[in-house]
Amino acid sequence: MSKRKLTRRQAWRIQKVQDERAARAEKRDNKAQEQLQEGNLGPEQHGLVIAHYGTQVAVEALEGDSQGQICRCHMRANLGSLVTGDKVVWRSADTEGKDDNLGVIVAVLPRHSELSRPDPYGDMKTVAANIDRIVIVIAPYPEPHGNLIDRYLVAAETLDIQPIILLNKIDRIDENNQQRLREMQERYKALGYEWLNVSTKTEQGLNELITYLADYTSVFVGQSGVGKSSLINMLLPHENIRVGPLSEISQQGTHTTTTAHLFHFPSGGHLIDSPGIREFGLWHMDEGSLLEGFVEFRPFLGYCKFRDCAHQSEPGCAIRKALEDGAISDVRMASFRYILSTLDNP
Ligand SMILES: Nc1nc2c(ncn2[C@@H]2O[C@H](COP(=O)(O)OP(=O)(O)O)[C@@H](O)[C@H]2O)c(=O)[nH]1
Ligand SMILES: [Mg+2]
Ligand SMILES: [Zn+2]
Repeated sequence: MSKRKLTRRQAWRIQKVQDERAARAEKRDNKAQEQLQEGNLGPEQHGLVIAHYGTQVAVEALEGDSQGQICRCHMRANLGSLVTGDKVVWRSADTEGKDDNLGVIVAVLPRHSELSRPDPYGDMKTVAANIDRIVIVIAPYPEPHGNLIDRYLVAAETLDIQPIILLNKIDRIDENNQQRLREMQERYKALGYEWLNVSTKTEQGLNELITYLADYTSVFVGQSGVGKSSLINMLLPHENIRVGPLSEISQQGTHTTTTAHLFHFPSGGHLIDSPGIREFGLWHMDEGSLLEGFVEFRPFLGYCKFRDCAHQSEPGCAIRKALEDGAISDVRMASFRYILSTLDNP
C-alpha cells in the first residue's frame, strides 16, 4: 500500500476528532474524579500496573470477579510515581454502569527491584518495577562483543536483578564462530551465569526458554539485530500485543511507543517491554559499580595495597594477583579495562 499524504483539511478533521475525543475522556475522568472524591468506591483489591500514561495508569485486576480486567486508574497524589510492574491496592469507581473501567489507586506495595535509566537531564528515572530477570540477547551475527555483554551484566548486577544470557540464532553457528561461542558460554557459566540457546527460526530451545520465563517477570535487552523483536513476537500471541482498552488512554496524548507495557506469556511469566528498556544498561556507569559488577572481582576488592589502586601496574594489587592466579580470566580483565577506559573521568 502506498503512503498517503493527508490534505490539510483531512489533517484538520482528524485533529478535531482527536481533540473531541480527548475532551470527552477528560470530562468522564472529571466525573470519575468527583465520584472518587465522594468516596463512592468498591472494596480494596490488588492490582498490577501494566502501563503508565501521564496522570493515569492501566491496572489489571488480580482478584475477584473482575480478575484480568484492565482499569484506568487515577492515583492519589501522595503515592509518588508509579511505574509498570508495580503492585497496587486499588478501588473501582461506581460510575453507575457508564464506565466500568475506572478506579483509583490507594496504595503501592513495596518493590523488590527497580529498573532505572537516566532521563535527558542525567537524573535516574525508574521505568519499571518488580523485574526478576534481565534477558541479555546475543547472536552469532551481529557478533557479540564480550565487553558489551559485560556492560549488560554489570548493569544487572548493579540493580541486583539476575541476568541470563540468551544466545539466539543458533542456526547460524558455523565453523567460524562455533569455538568462540562455546568458550564464551563456558566462561559465563563458570562465573555462575545462566545461559540458554535458541533459534526463533528453527524453534530449537524454544520450549526450554518458555519454561524458564514462566517463573519470572523479565525484560529483554541486547543490541539491534540479535532478534529481540522476533523472539517477543514468537513468545507473545498477537492479541496480547494489542493492548485493547489501553488505546483509549494512550489517545489522550502520551507516548504509547515509549511507555513500558507488561505482557503475559501464555505459559506463564510476564514480559515488560519498551524501546527504552531494550537499550537498558548502555549508559554511563561509575568505576565502583563496574568493579562490583564483575562478580569474580568481588572477593578481592579492598585487598589492594593502595586504597586508590587503579589495578594497572601498582605493587600489591589484589586484582592483578587474582589474574595471575587464574581466578580472573584474561578476557574478562581486558573487558574490564576496556569498559573502564570508556568511562568519563570521575
Ligand atoms: N537465522 C536466524 N535469523 C533470525 C533469528 N531470529 C531473528 N532473526 C533475524 O534477525 C534479524 C533481526 O531480528 P529482530 O528481531 O528485528 O532483532 P532486534 O533488532 O533485536 O529486534 C531479522 O532479519 C530476523 O529475521 C534466528 O533465530 N535465526
Ligand atoms: Mg526489534
Ligand atoms: Zn588493585
